[in-house]
Amino acid sequence: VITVIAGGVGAARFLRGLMAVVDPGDITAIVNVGDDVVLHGLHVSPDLDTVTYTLAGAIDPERGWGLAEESWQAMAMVRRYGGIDWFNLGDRDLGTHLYRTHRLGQGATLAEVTAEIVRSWDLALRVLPASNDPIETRVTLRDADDISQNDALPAGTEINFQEYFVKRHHAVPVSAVRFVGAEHSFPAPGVLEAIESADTVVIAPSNPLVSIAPVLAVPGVREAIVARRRNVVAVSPIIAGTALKGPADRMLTELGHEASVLGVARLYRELAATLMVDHADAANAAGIHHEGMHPVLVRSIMSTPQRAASLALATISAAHRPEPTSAPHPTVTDR
Ligand code: FO1
Repeated sequence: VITVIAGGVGAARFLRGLMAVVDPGDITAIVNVGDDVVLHGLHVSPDLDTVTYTLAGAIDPERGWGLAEESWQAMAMVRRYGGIDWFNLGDRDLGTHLYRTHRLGQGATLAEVTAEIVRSWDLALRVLPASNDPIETRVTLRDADDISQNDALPAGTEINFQEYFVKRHHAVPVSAVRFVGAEHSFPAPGVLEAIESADTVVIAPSNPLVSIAPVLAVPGVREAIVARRRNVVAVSPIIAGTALKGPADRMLTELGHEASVLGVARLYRELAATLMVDHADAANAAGIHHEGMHPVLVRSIMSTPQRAASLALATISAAHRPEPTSAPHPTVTDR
């Protein structure tokens, strides 16, 4: 039984690989909801949808979000009226948000609606939002932002995560991140149990600061993972100092961390005994060991589903190696 702490694209690709090597009925994904946003009155859950659509084989492969074979008629109408058009909701994708919003309005929890959506795609794994309660990731701009037309903002302004990520193309430096609502939130039913009862807990290759951190910010989650540290494996989203997708590398630097696998190790060392890193980071193995984690070298770029499957297999195998050795030698897999 495997539990995966997940953000969006990187986690979704990892989970797709995991589903190829483990019975999907034995997998639980605990997914970030800090990216959730209400637009046009609709509740949008980008990371939950990215995970679901990817595992269903329905994701748009180029964008990495939203559905394949999408059309944009509704957005064109919104644009005609001068409505909010910077966040692109495809016509098919809109159906998901309509359904979710309607069900939430009826009093269903986000976890219940998510289970309904996941079931409708014939997926056997369990997908849980980290919390049923609203959590909003907000970032503070380090500098004045006068780049974005009609929307200049002074330095120190705090904005919603999607206004940073999508509206400003995550191109502006940030000086702080916080997860509004997290401290009063509760883990969704099953979240703590999934961490406590799993043979292995995997921290997916997602942005540590804005995808994994909001999950850890739900009271009880971080503590539950720390208690399982020996059986927790983190997969570095940073390869040779860069993030394959998104602003994780820049954000690490901007927020005072090192944009490297060592920076990742320092963020995860209390949570996970093992860190999966790419062969490109072999030179950092001793440094990772020095931070108190066991490094495992692997081909970590999930360029194909087969690559994702071998990364997933190496990751769950790494969790079940014998007692940690004290030797600073990395485990080397599938070179
Ligand atoms: N990302 C973009 O860069 N531009 C968009 O217009 C956009 C729309 C969108 C709609 C639904 C959805 O589920 C995701 C969407 N994303 C979009 C992706 C998403 O906002 C981010 O990739 C994640 O929040 C970061 O994990």
